Amino acid sequence: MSELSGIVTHDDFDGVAGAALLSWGFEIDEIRFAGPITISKAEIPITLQDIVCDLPYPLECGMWFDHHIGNLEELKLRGIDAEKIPGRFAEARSCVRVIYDYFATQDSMPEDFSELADVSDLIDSFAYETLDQWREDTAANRIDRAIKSGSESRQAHARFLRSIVFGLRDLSLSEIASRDEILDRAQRYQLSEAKMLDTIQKYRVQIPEDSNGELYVIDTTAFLQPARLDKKLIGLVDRTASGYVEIKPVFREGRKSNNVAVSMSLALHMQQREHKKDCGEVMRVLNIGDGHRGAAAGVLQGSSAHDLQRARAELPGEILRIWKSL
Ligand SMILES: [Mn+2]
Repeated sequence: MSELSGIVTHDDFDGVAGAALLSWGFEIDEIRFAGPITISKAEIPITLQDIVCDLPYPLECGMWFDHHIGNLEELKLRGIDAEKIPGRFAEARSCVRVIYDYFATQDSMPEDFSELADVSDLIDSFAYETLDQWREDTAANRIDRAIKSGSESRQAHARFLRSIVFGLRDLSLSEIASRDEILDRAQRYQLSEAKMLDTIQKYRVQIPEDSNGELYVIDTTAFLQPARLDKKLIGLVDRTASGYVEIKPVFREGRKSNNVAVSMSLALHMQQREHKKDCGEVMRVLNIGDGHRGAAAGVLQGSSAHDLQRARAELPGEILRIWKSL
C-alpha cells in the first residue's frame, strides 16, 4: 500500500466527524470534502494515497470506509469485491460508527470518540423520536446545523468544515459547539429549517386514493420564488409514508416557468426492511427523469400555465398508482 496522505470525506456531519477519527488514527491533516454525486461522476481526483469516507467507492483509493448499503450494491454491479478493499464497510447507522469500531482495539483512542459515534448514529440515521428531540439545542445538533448552513464560497465552506474536523479530533463536542461561528451558523440554519417544516405541513397534498398514507406529497407549484426543502424532515411529522414527493416549479433566471420539477425519496425507515419500492422507476415510468431506488428526480415540460395546473392536479395520483404497482 502506498503512503496515505489525504482524506476525502462526505460534507455532512457524519463525514466531518468520520474525518476527525481518521485524521487522528492515520495522522493525516489534508482533508477534502465532496458529495456522493461528485464521486460517482469522478469529478475530483482521488488516488491510492487517499482514504475515502462516507462516500461511494471511487475509481480507486487507498482505503474506503462506508455504511451505505446502496454503495455496496453498486460495487457488486461493478464486479468489485468489497472484502478486498482496505478499510471497512459495515451496515451501521453512521460511518463514524464503522470507523470507531475499526479503531476500537486501540486503547489510546480518545474517550470523546464514543460520544461522537453515538451522536453520529442519531444524526445520520435521522432517528429523532420526537420533534422536540430534533429541535433540542444539543452540542451535536448545533454543530450539525452549522455544517448545513452555507458559506460565501466553496473554499470558505471547506475551510470551515476542516476547522470542525480538527476541532472534533482534538476537543470535546461542547467546546466546539460553544464557538461563536457555530452559534451564528446554527441559528441561521435553524430558521430556514423551521420554515421548511412549515412548508412541509402547509403544502401537503392529500391523495384521496391513498387511504394508507403511503406517500407524502408536497406541492409548492404556487410559489413565486424557489424554496429549498429537505424532504428528510417529513419523517418528523409523518411516520407512515414510505415515499416522499416534492412537486415544484422550475425557475429560469429567477422567473417561474411552466415546467414542473418532481423529486422523490424513500422514507428513512424503508432502509431497515426489504421492499420493491424504487424512486428511479417512478421517474422512468413517468418518462420524465431518472434516479436510483432511494432518490430520483425529473422535469415535466409544460408549454402553458394550463399544463402546469394539469400536472399539479394529476401527478400525485399518477405517482401513487405507479408506487402501488411496484
Ligand atoms: Mn453517513
